[in-house]
Amino acid sequence: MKKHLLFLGAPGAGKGTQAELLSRKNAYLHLSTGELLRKEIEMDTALGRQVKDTMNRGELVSDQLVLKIVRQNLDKDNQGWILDGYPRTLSQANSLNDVLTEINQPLEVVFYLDIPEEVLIKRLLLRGRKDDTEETIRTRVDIYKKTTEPLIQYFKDLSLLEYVDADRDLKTISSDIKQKMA
Ligand code: B4P
Repeated sequence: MKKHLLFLGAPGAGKGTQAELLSRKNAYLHLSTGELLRKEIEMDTALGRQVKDTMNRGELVSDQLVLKIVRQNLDKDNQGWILDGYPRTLSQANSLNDVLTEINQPLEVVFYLDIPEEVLIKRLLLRGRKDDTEETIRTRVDIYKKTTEPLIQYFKDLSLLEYVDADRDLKTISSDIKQKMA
């Protein structure tokens, strides 16, 4: 079974939801950069204060800061991990490649959660997090299209990409993912 996984997709595609389910089932480390950054804000750390406004505007935090967080949290002796929301830029993908080469834990599969734009906007408005206002969601979707979407082709070229239709109920999506992990 594959144990070094990545979830890619637009904001609201359900990356966090599916990664959480899967990591609990398999006792894998769930590394969500969004979640880790929100924790820093909650704890009012120096890093949290640095990223708060950027996140509330729906913009991406700098590649350098996110890389620092990933490095700190990627446990070198874990039994498996799921990256959720990282990488989001080609530069982050290259940095990740360097880190994984260093720790000798190559990525085994990338699940691309595909979802129509109107569905994700509805989902995020319902979720109602601080960065889920209509204006912020539009900014996040625009940034996603410009900077993150090219990663679909990047991982396809590496033969790592698995397409997942994310416009279905949670259970159907998770059993689809489970099958593709075998
Ligand atoms: P994230 O925390 O990664 O948030 P997200 O992309 O909005 O959400 P996700 O796709 O995980 O959706 P979820 O499962 O919650 O990022 C937040 C911010 O952090 C970014 O905007 C950026 O500022 C910063 N950041 C994070 N990573 C970064 C990086 N690498 N570089 C720079 N900045 C970074 O699902 C959404 C909603 O849909 C939930 O309410 C859920 O219950 C619902 N849902 C899920 N699946 C469903 C289904 N199948 N059916 C119906 N509803 C469903």
